[in-house]
Amino acid sequence: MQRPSYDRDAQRRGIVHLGLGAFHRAHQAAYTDQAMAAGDRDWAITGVSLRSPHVHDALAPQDGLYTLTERDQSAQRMRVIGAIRDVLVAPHDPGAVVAAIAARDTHVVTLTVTEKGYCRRPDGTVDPAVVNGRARTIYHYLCDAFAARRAAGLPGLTLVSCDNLTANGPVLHRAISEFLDATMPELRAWFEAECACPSTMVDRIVPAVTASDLDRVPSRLEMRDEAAVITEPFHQWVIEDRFAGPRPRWEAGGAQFVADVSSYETAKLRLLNGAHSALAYLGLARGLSFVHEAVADPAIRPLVERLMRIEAAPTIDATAGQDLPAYIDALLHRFANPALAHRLDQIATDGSQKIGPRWLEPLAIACARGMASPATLQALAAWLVFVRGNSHTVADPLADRLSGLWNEHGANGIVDAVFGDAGLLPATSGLDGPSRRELTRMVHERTST
Ligand code: CS2
Repeated sequence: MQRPSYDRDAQRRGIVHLGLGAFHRAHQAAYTDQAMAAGDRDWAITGVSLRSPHVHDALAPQDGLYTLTERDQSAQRMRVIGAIRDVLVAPHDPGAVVAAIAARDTHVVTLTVTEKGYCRRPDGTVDPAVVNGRARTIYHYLCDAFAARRAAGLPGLTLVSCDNLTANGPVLHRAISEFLDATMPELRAWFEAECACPSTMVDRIVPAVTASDLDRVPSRLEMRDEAAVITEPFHQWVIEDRFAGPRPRWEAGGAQFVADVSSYETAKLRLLNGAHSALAYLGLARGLSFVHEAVADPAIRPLVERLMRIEAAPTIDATAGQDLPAYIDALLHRFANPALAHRLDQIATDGSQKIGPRWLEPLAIACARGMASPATLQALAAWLVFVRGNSHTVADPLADRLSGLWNEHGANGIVDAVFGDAGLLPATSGLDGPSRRELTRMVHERTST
């Protein structure tokens, strides 16, 4: 069992991370820990929970330490991560969040706030409720800190989105710009000149930790580890090499710095995440609970393989060195990992925010080329039936609107109500008339049995 070999107390806080969930603890914090173990200095993380105090309450008594367990069919490896030094709960102390981002030693802000944390409307613009409402969002914390940095004559920051969005760097850049124009236009030029928003592709499968996991993780901390994280051995982080100032040597943990991440990002979103969402809705419809069960199901496996190999892969512009068939084989192997207990209902949350980059963007390309995508449409039909909301409590920011559309239009009209020109998700929809008719047929099939 490896423990931090570096002097934790000697490290200054160089990173603020927004969205302190299990994914961050298994990914960016682990890379930072490796960088510090390799001798890099002053990149200790101030972690910010944006909503609940849960992670704070778990980590604070442990001085920010927790165990990371990597598990697969054959082995288990554990190490103690020491990179997180402070934990803030944003709603309890918004001023401390702004102060941490505005601090002299902070150079990098990383974000895992999930797709919905960007508060975008289906057309990609920031929801006006963010600007006009009273709730504080990532934009409030960041932009208040920009104002403080500019006033103090401090340099800008690199803002690293680590969420599963297409072009996550430009998405963050555009959203901050819109927010600044609406609220603090005098800061826009400073932001453009001083800050950078590189794109990144992040990958590691990290199931939500359960109470029984915590009971079973042997503690290496002289106390029960309330913040333990369990993950797969695989991890990948591809980062656009465009920083506004100094950065951690994350390559010590295996991160790749490249000029353009887009081909890695689309491959990951359309293949890994696209298959994941398909496994989730198709698997839940068949009464299954876990990814490794769904990928082994003879009624699901061929559809998911087809979705990846025949429908999504041809829409990806692979760069030299990217071997998509080998990537797909590796994904199927990762999905089959029974040691992870990755729940389908975890992946099924927030579908309205996820299906755009995972399914609708490749569908648009396939439709434009006149190629049929029956497996992707089957997955979409399963999603539509899932969000009908009769038998599930659907966790999705658009859940009420989707269930309202079901009540109003039923199985005959739901496809056009969601994906038609005047539908709920029009701007992201790549569905032409024939695909919408085919999808309606599939929805009927799924609702009449
Ligand atoms: C999953 C992702 O929950 C989901 O939507 O598809 O969290 C997935 O496990 C990660 O992106 C893997 O890198």
